[in-house]
Amino acid sequence: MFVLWLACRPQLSSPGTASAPEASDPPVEPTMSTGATVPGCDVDEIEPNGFGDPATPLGLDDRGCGTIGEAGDTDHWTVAVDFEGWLSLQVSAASIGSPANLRLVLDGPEGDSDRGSQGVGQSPDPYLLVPAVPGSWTAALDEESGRGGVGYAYEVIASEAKEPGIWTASEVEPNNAVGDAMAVGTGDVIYGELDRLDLDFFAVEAPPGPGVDLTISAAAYGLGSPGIFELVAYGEDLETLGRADGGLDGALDPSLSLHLEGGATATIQILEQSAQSGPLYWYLLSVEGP
Ligand SMILES: [Ca+2]
Ligand SMILES: [Ca+2]
Ligand SMILES: [Ca+2]
Repeated sequence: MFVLWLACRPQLSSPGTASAPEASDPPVEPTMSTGATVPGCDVDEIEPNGFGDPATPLGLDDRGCGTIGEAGDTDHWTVAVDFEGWLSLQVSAASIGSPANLRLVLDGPEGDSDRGSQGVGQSPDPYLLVPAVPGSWTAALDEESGRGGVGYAYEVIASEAKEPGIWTASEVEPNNAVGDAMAVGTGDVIYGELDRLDLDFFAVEAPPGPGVDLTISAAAYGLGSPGIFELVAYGEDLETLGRADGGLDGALDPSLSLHLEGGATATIQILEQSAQSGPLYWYLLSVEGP
């Protein structure tokens, strides 16, 4: 106990030997800064924080706590991002026993042009993982059915995060027409973004021989992308060979099984189901087969 107390005790400087604290020094008063009133929270929302009101600042890795306190309440939080990389926003509501079915809309420094959301339908608590640039990001949280009340609590944490997976190559633009489709093959995992006014096509060719069975998948929403994608495969005469969408509630990632005759080429287009797009709308397209 005594040793522990010594280890936690703030270092005192002797007169005449004072020096600037080193960057690795722990904060001297770690319990004093935030004024949060809920145990376990680093910062409470500051109402009013609706449209046109100041957003509540949320530090990276801080646990922010709020409540959809009345019908129609929308809470805005602002996150200062000082890195170029991946930003995650994890919202917890149902998972902490709250009745709130939350929707999260995230706006990057460019405003509407880099907006993305999660939380449609009866999906679980929203989670966004997006490629981020430095600047001020704003998260808006509301209850999808417009309900609210004292018990409609939630927590939100913004963090610098790891990229969503491993890919073998990035999409090569322009791939905006069938004739400009990016060639892909078995074993490829392609990182792509469906940007504003963007069309993305990929071409896969079967080797000569008896033909192959392929599975084309797009991992996205389930890993934190705002994009709910569908895949459409076209044959050489632009006939539709197959299609896979995001499931009944639109919140699954598509996977398309395809048989190609030997030497045949299929062109795959990836589309967002409600025509949403932008730099946050990333996906990982994978091609599996023999
Ligand atoms: Ca609120
Ligand atoms: Ca693209
Ligand atoms: Ca494109």
